[in-house]
Amino acid sequence: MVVLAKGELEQIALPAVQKVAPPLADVPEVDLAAAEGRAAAVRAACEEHGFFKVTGHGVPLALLARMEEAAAAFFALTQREKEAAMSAVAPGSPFGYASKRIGSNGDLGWVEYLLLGVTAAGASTGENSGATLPLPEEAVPSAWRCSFRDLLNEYTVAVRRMTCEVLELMAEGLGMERDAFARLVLDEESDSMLRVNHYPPRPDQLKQLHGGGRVTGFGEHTDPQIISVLRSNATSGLEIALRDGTWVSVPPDQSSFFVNVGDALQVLTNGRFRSVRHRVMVNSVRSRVSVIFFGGPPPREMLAPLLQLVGEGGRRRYREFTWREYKASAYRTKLAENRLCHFETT
Ligand code: GA4
Repeated sequence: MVVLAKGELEQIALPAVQKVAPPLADVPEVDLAAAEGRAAAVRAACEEHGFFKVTGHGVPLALLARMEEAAAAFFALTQREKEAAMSAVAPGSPFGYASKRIGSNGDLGWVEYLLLGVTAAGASTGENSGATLPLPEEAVPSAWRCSFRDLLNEYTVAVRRMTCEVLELMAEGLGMERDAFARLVLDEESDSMLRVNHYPPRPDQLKQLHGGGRVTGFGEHTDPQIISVLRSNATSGLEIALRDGTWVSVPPDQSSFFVNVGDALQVLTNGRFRSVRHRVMVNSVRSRVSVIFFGGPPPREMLAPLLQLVGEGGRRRYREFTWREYKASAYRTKLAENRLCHFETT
């Protein structure tokens, strides 16, 4: 990791008085392999928390392990190697490799990450989409000889498939046509992304600050897209805000996925599904690695509360806008801001 500029760690460190978030007692869970009750369970979780765990997902555990291993190998390269590896293939901000800087409006976190665009074929690093990441051979263990690039694609294809199954259950739970949401992520022009995050353990410098308090990996925010599907290693860190504003931690589960409802889905469901506020706190001794698939609509897609969900004579809580418009507006905000309030009807 690069050396921190003066004052940067203070911004990433939370005051020591900040309470440790208690674990969420009953993490809502949906078993995709279950014979019945899936759509109702998905709907209930999206209404209450905008968040749930997915088991029985069918994505091979070996693929998850390979991904985790390759991501760890990538982040173990030197800072210069990581920057060089990505600048050779990524088209630049917001895509590519970055460390500590989140977005372009001054947000900082104790995190380094890869952000990749997703095309219909899988994860893409941009213009030279046929290129293989120039990872040194020895950086990837020999048992996994396929390139990081191919692995990212394989992972993305498998997780996008499962994401669409979840989106179909969301639609079914609301009594809509099954493809009401999934079609947006399956569209050739869907604006989806893949993010690989690495949160190194709490830095030693923090011991002198605030008596060694908590460190923010990724500050609180909601995701702008329709849906986010996360998988992490066994290190804790993810926290979500409940309806009453209290923060709870989510016990990690490396063999499951966690689903977040995003802003776009809150709009489509006229606020019935809740875009969940979440953050990642840094573990004091262990690294956390997570991979998140963000399912987004095509830029031209007009987003507005779906008629069936507004009901006759019902009030539309949001005005109509394109995903292009919303995304541009979101990228002008600071991470923690409420982005949807600018699109609410009065
Ligand atoms: C949050 C969800 C995704 O990680 C992301 C993030 C994006 C970025 O890191 O560049 C944003 C953030 C996210 C929301 C507001 C803006 C944009 C950082 C930021 C301050 C890739 C996304 O699409 O929106």
